[in-house]
Amino acid sequence: MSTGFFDGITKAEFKGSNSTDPMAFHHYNPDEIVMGKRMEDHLRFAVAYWHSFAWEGGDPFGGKTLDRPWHPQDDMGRAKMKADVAFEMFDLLGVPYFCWHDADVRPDQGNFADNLSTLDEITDYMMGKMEQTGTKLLWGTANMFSTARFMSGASTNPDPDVFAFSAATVKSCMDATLKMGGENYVLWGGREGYETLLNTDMGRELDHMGRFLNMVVDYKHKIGFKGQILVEPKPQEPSKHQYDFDAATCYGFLQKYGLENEVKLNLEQGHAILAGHSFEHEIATAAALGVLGSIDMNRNDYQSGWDTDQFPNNVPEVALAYYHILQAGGFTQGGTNFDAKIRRQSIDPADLIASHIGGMDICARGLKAAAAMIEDGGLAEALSERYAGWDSAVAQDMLANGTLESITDRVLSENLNPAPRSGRQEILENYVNRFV
Ligand code: XLS
Ligand code: NI
Ligand code: NI
Repeated sequence: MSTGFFDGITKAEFKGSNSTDPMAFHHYNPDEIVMGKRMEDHLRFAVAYWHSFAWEGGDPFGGKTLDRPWHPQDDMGRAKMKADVAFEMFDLLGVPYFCWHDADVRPDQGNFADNLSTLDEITDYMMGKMEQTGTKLLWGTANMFSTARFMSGASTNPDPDVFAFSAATVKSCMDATLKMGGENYVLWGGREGYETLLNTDMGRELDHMGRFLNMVVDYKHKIGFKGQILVEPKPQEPSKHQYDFDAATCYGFLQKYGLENEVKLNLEQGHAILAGHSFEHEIATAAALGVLGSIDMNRNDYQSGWDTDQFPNNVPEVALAYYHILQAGGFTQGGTNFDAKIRRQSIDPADLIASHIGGMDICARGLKAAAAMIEDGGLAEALSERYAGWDSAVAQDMLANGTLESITDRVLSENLNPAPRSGRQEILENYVNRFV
């Protein structure tokens, strides 16, 4: 049953790279086999409810530009209309997954008890839609950053009642995620950080955040949630400094609070850029540390310095991201979430569909390029050549049993004088260029 919002738009089909139809896929072909697996099962696309259905186009200097008839979101009837349109869009795109915050889906009644019952009601309603369309939940999460209550943080708030409110909020969102068969639960701490150190006891706040995350993990096991618990790194915005700065910082935090085997990371391309990294750096770091969970595939404008949440449009960057994901074994429970929004001048419903189609096509090209590089094996070969010295028994013995004294003895007795070797960076960059 059509809502009429997307009137005249039909289900997006794969038409191949020669097609000029802007509402068709040119590269994303869900059933195409890439490295032995369907493309859809590699990429595991998800649409984020918030940017596509909860955002009306406002920016710091201007109000809404996008016509979203289900606003204001203070009434169950409009929340259901929003869900009807959302599921219609998931179906038009053929995406297997979606993601939500509590605040995106339920009407806000301003108090916890009412928000709890409306969350329950709307998620039941959404489950009916999930059944009709076959769309699944990649992850749920709590919005603990928009209302004034959370302005000084959620689990890191100086007020213990806000910590309590946050714990109850996360419990309600984990319950709803479990009920809906969600495959992950995400925590992004937009206000878990500070505006000024003058009013912040950082050690105490970190301890509170560590304790909070331990409660989340305990509750996950208690209710039998089999999904991944994911933390989403971001260095700043809205807070001046966020504690979950980047993948490496998050890993140190998880280790300190005994959670490195329980919690993984949801990495976002734009957040990597804000942290002064590349996306593949964040993915490679998480993979090396064993905490790669899922990704938010939305880029920033490189000039703005903001988290502009744009759809991806750079195949070489995306190809290297998927290269590291495939090298790490690919997604298991994670996926590719478009935490991405159209620009505020893109006011037509068709823009909402075309943006996702384009993002999916870019990812498909990136995935195919990454798979081709892996199948060719050129980069892996270059790596194993570069590190080949470490395969020798002497090198392995040094690593396992060496001391500075024993190693010094060997350097002297064998008169070791290693000759420099080329890192071959340009040759490798040229190699990548053949695939992207
Ligand atoms: C904001 C984050 C947010 C999380 C979910 O920058 O990307 O959208 O993904 O809370
Ligand atoms: Ni973001
Ligand atoms: Ni995100």
